[in-house]
Amino acid sequence: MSEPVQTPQTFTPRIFSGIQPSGGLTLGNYLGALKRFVEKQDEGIETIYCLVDMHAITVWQDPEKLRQQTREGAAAFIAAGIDPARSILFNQSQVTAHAELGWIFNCVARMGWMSRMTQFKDKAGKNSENVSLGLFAYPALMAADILAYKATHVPVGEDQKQHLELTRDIAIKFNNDYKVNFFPVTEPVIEGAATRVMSLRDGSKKMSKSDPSDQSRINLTDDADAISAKIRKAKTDPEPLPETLDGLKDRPEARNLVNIYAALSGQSAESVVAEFAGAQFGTFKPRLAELAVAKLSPITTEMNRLMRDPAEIDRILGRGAEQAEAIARPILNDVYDIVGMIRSRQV
Ligand code: AQP
Repeated sequence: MSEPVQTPQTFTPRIFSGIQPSGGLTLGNYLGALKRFVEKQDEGIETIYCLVDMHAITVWQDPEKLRQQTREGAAAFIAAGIDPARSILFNQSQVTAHAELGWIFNCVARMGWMSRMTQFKDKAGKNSENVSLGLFAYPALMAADILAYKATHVPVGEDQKQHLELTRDIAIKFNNDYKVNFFPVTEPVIEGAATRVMSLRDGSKKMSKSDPSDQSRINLTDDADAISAKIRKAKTDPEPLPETLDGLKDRPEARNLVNIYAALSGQSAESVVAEFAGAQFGTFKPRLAELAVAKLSPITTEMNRLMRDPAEIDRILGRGAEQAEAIARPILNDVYDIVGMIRSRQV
């Protein structure tokens, strides 16, 4: 008979989340993740944030670009408000506990669970015989990222919900298999008006840093002119904005722009619709562009400043990795013990 599994309430609250440096960060990453990360840090909870470079190589990355994107991602975190003195900020590959626990979780997760992951199906498409094994195993490594710190809460965008459910399943199965109450059953935190920002060219696809069309997304490195031009050209429909949110039900592109406005201005989507009821996109889009530029330009400027000193970014990531290692290593040592592995090497 297995012991009851602990609920997250019995673990010290700890936030973990990550972003892949698989390209430049987008407005989707900012609203769905980064902005939330800063809020959690400012709430005073222990926060650990990671550029998940080992996830990035599940699809091909040019080595020099990967290094550059990792530094740029770190600069984006800091420019958006992550303070390395208050949050732990590092890149995943510098803390080997992630890969080690990832392997153990590969042996806990079931093929059937992994085969149901919709992000794998979307990314592999018709090419599933030819994608990397890492892409298939990605969610088990993601579970390791989180559970190497016994994180209780993970702020993410809507697209990561299924992977978080898998993390919970892995924690429960590990606890049950080994009859321990070791890992928390982590809660996803999916909050805000823009948990799924859609492509500016196609309201049925999420905005993504790896979309081949640069017009589909706003990059955190875009300048004011690029942001305004992309919003001006964003796909919409010929109708004016409706009186209520209900009127946006079958208008995904219009709904997306309203959500973006709401998230950037800190309002609800309902109040944005109330404010712009009856307005044409010719009126709404310039207001949205103005708001986006006002919110994003300071971040871009600060990122550019930070990127002028890559050695300092590397130092910040190195320090963060040491702090992360200090938390993860004792947890991993306990895992090895629980699993039955001999640890007799003198170091
Ligand atoms: N469009 C989005 N709207 C809201 N949140 C989003 N996130 C990503 N896209 C959106 C959130 O950002 C965090 C980091 O995501 P990731 O880099 O780990 O990978 P992803 O979800 O696969 O994001 P991308 O931009 O689409 O990357 P690529 O193109 O490399 O696959 C997560 O919390 C995610 O929910």
